[in-house]
Amino acid sequence: MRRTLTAGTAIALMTGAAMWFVTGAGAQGGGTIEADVKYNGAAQVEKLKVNKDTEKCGTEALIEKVVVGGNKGLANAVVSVPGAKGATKAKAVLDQHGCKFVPHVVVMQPGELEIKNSDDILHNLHTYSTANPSINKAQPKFKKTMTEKLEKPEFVKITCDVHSWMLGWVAVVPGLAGVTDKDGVTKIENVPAGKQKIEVWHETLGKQEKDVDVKAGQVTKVSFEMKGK
Ligand SMILES: [Cu+2]
Repeated sequence: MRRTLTAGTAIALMTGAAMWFVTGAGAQGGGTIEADVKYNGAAQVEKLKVNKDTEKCGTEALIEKVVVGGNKGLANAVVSVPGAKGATKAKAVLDQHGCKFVPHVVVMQPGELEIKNSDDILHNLHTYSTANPSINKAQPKFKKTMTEKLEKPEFVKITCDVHSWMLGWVAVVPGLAGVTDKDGVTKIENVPAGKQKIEVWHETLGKQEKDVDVKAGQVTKVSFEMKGK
């Protein structure tokens, strides 16, 4: 019995069969993609003096355009598998906290994005997009949460008209995706086995793609090196 369980059956047993059929994530025999993204160039982080809402914002802001961590790892890059139409996990959430967008890049499948204001001051969300309608909306301090629709795949830049330094991105991607951490690494689980195209996008350094062969129950590593522009 122990050897004849497929990965799918095992997960179904653990999470409940009903759940399994609803999500359908990863299908039978999904694998994991571990992507590492490197950048051989210099970090680009601008410092700015802040003289507005300093109680919440602090007196210095960082505009993080290229964040390079240990071992040349590139943070904030979106790695996606367009062909892996897995179920969305939790609803994507973007917070405005300390007069920063947190996370700097939020990844979501087409649908709804929850936008929080945990600063207790006025922010004004302003998006720059072509495929999706633009959003330009005040979020006063009493409005802790609002929900917006982003239904078309696109990388959408977001700013705040109250705090000029605030910069973030919403990655609306059709398939499974992740955002690289400070070491330039992200893991994507439940990727259907077989040939998959892997795309990487970075707000300053552009896009790259690679084909990989995902094997059921295994971790497939893929590396990217972004070029400067
Ligand atoms: Cu703001």
